[in-house]
Amino acid sequence: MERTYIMVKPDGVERGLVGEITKRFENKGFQLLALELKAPSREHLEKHYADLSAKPFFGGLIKYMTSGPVVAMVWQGKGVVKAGRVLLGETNPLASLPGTIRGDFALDVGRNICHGSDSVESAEKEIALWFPQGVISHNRVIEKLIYE
Ligand code: RTP
Repeated sequence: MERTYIMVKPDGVERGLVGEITKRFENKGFQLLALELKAPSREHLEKHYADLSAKPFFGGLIKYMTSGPVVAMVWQGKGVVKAGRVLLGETNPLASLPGTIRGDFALDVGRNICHGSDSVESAEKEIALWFPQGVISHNRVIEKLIYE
């Protein structure tokens, strides 16, 4: 089953949006495999965002991401990587439709409250980076109410 890494960024945590974001993944039918409040180091975030290190906004991004704790999560389910990005909305909140998390709760690209892996491959890399101890494997009893 597919897994993705979802993170509530410091602004989302500070604004009390952890429950709101988590609720949307639960409502859709996805299964929570891991959840932890973390205060990642600058070095850890530089690894997470290594692909963006040459971007002009990289310094500001790392500063923003180290401004407070984040909530790191792993979600599992059919098509969860792509569907997770749909639930989050566009990177730029102003381009995000109402009904998406960023469309409903954010305005600025540099304060877009959440992160979601952009491919199955990067999801597995990010899960290994944020949860090196691994995550639980749990067979839900409600599976046949969610999948045909
Ligand atoms: P994320 O990784 O956070 O889910 O975001 P994303 O894939 O939608 O976007 P990405 O291009 O990977 O950018 C990562 C984060 O960097 C910040 N950003 N700032 N000032 C800017 O032009 C700019 N562009 C991107 C955003 O916080 C974005 O989520």
